[in-house]
Amino acid sequence: MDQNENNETDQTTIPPCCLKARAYSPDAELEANVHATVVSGWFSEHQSSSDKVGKRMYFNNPMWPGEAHSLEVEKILFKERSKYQEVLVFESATYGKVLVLDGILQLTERDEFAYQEMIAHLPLCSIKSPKNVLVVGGGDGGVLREVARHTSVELIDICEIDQMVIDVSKKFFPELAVGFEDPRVHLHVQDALEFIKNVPKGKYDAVIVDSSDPVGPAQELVERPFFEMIASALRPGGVLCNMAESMWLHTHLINDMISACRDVFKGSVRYAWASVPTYPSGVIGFILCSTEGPPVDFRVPVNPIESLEGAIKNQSEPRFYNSQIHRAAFALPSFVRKQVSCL
Ligand code: SPD
Repeated sequence: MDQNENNETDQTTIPPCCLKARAYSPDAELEANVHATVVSGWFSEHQSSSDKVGKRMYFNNPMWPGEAHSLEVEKILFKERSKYQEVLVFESATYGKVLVLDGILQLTERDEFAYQEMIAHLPLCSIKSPKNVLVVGGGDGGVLREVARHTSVELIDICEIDQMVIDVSKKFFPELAVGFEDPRVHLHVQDALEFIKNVPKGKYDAVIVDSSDPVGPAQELVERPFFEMIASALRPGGVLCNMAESMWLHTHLINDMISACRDVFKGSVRYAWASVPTYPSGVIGFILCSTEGPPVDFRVPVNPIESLEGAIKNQSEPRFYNSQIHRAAFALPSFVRKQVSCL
């Protein structure tokens, strides 16, 4: 990213939501691999680096330039660099424990359920009797916990690249990592592209991509070749639900994903959203696609959670998702309908 003397970002030629493309071109003068996001007792989703004399410099995160939500930190519980990313866990003053990867907040104990429930139940409640499910990413186990509510499901494969995320979740987030305890879960610690290219054609009823933001390694999880592999791994009329950022910040990225998905998936393509207070702009979106075959209307929960016998799992019931929220999630504000094509 271009930085001038006043440490401002040059955003004149590239729309903010496309700056992702340049996120990992650090200034040669700087060591950009340090994510010291906790400053004076507050965590913020900004990036920081040290200059040659060790002076810390702070930059906007390229995914949400010009803004940073902060949480007060009570105690840092874990901070280590895995082979892939920096993993940070801290106790916050108001949101419980927080998981951060490469400086980006992934979940908090207080609001995690909104995201995990929506990304799992929007696809699984849109088709009848899902049996074979693949989760890509999701190493904290929260999405597994939600998929496991579906008693029709017989197999839950999960492909997570970073063993450290799994270990940290088991230690600090047992209410999410409980998802790994379900006997239907099969864990593959592996690169998702490598895993999915070897999956037999048509194996899954549903694929859920719970990735981190598309900067760095997760970039390829929002691109066409990955969608092609997923489409081939899905049965006819099978469904994909992919994390798809914020309609307030990333309409270019959402448009790119939708047009790639329209080309690849020959069934329906829809965008849905949910409120998650600790994600940038307070909302997060999902792209839902189906392959050619029995038609899927994502706006209608044909497999309603209220009728699922196993929906109350580990003594807990869904706290955000229900059939009304399902329908409402596909209603889009007028500015989104205008800016995002094909909806
Ligand atoms: N901007 C943050 C997006 C985080 C998506 N992944 C969250 C992982 C929770 N299972």
